[in-house]
Amino acid sequence: MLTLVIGNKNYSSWSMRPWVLMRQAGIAFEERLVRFDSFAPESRFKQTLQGLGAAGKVPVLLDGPLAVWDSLAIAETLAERFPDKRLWPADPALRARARSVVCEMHTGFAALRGHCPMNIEARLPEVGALLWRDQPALRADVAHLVDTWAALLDAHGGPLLFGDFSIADAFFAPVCMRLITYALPLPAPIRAYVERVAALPGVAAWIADALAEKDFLDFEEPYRLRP
Ligand SMILES: N[C@@H](CCC(=O)N[C@@H](CS)C(=O)NCC(=O)O)C(=O)O
Repeated sequence: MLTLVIGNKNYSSWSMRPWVLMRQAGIAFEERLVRFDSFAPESRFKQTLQGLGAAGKVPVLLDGPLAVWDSLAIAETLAERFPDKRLWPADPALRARARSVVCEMHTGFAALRGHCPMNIEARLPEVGALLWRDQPALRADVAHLVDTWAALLDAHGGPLLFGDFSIADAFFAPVCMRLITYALPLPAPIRAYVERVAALPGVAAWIADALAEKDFLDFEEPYRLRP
């Protein structure tokens, strides 16, 4: 049985990607949640992760003695191991496009990621409005995201970015959470895509667990004193 090691569901956007991917695609796995007490070397989080032979971060996929870390390496490993699940689009050109947008998400959108950390439980429209007013790099990231998604939804007719669910939707699921939390302005078809992603059973299951967590971590949200 595969094991996926993850962090707090409310906050850990990198953990959300492979968890949603596996759950939505029907790949059986056990979950091991390592709480974010802190990321200091002496933290329980770091001590636990250190034992896994990975990079000291979550997510990590454990397959017997094999540890695979980094969300993209995990997604690629799963796509290889479960070809029948068609985690990438079958057509090579579409697959190349899907890989491009996923890699761009993995390395880019720094302003969106930096200014709007994932916080599923919170509703922070005022924070979002101030960021939207003051952060041109955030506006540029969202404009690029909207263009990318609109082009893919137009080209493939939806409901998801490449028609059926793929790694691309799993990678953008935490972005959808951020857009909801910070209530960033979006055109209606893009808002509808965000809502479709949030309603996918694999995503809805993660959201439900995140809401049940009730584990406020002040170092994850310096903009709030309490939930
Ligand atoms: N590029 C990595 C990023 C993993 C990552 O930064 N995970 C965060 C939690 S969401 C973490 O473990 N942080 C601990 C730290 O930075 O020490 C991936 O895609 O998996």
